Amino acid sequence: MPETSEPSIFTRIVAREIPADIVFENDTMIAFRDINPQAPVHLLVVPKTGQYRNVSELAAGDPALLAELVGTAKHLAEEHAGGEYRLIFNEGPSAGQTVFHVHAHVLGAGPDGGLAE
Ligand code: DGP
Repeated sequence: MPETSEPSIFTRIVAREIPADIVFENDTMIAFRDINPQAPVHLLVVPKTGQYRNVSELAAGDPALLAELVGTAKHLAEEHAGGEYRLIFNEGPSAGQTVFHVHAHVLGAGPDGGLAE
């Protein structure tokens, strides 16, 4: 599916049009801290392509890129949250999705304790 007419906010972060606290980047993936953290560690892992709106589209269209996203999330959780983490994909507005450029939330505990239930 082609990118929608307006570049997503995450495409604009990739292009450095919007600042973000970037913690990882390679040719295909970027990760940065969520602007509205829900846990001591809250990272967003985002394929650079804006081609896929949600994880189902990504799984159908490019499963290798989805596997890379999951691997990147694990690597970052090991680096930032001791390797234990929650991996969340919201799909659809009623599930809380607000940015229609596929991304995973990586939620982890900080040095002082666990995640809320
Ligand atoms: P979702 O609800 O799954 O679509 O998650 C979108 C997340 O993106 C939400 O937790 C807030 C975050 N977010 C939105 N705009 C920005 C931004 O400009 N910068 C950063 N760092 N995060 C953003």
